[in-house]
Amino acid sequence: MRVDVVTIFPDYLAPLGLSLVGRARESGVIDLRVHDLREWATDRHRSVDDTPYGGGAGMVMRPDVWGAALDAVAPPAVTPAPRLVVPTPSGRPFDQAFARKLAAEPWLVFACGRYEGIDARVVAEAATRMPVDEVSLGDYVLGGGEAAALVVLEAVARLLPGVVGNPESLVEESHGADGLLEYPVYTKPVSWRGHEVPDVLLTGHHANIARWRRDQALRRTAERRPDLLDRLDPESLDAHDRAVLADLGWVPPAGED
Ligand code: JAH
Repeated sequence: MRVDVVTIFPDYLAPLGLSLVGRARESGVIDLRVHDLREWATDRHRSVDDTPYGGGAGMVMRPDVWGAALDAVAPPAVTPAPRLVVPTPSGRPFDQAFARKLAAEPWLVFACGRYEGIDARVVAEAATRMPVDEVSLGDYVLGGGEAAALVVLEAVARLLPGVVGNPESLVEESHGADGLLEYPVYTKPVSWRGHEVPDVLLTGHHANIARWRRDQALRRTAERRPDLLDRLDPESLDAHDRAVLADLGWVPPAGED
């Protein structure tokens, strides 16, 4: 997969040389190129922003500079065009399903904004010739899109073939197949600072362990993320699951039919 990142802080992307994404780059799975937006600034001060039409606080990133940058990174004649990912607090929520979709793409371009954001015509114009996704990682505002691009790239990189050693660890994960939070995990020693590993995990009784883990996942999800329970396929809950959830006061949503 080829990945381009356009930013006014190229050094912010330095962690992409480390850990999982760094290894994916060394092995050739990811071809990552980071670009300084100011290369496409034209004035003496290499400015990339200007005051907002209509007034208001802060500065807005200029469409001419962004247009030149995107034309250089992804020339309009090149096919197939990349998918453009724009991190912004006003984007669609990024989730694991979206990470899987991005991981299937051959070429991603990240446009990292700063200040009050990028002139809206940049996304409008780019969308006439490439797929564009404005994505949010959650309901908070960062100083710019760089940290969000790092997060999205790490979520995508670990899904690429050959990046994670044991592909089983991709199956059994929070926000994976079953739509529940992960159960708690334990390792040695059995007793640590007065806290014990739950007995059932020491029995070797695989059916009981699976049931206990399932109950823990249901409890955690009900407690921390009831919104995920409401989105579950009712077919994915067995009678025991429903009993556990009823005990926690969860009422199944009315069927649609
Ligand atoms: C802030 C451009 N949802 C996380 C997120 C993503 C991007 C930004 N903030 C939060 C952001 C300022 C300018 C992007």
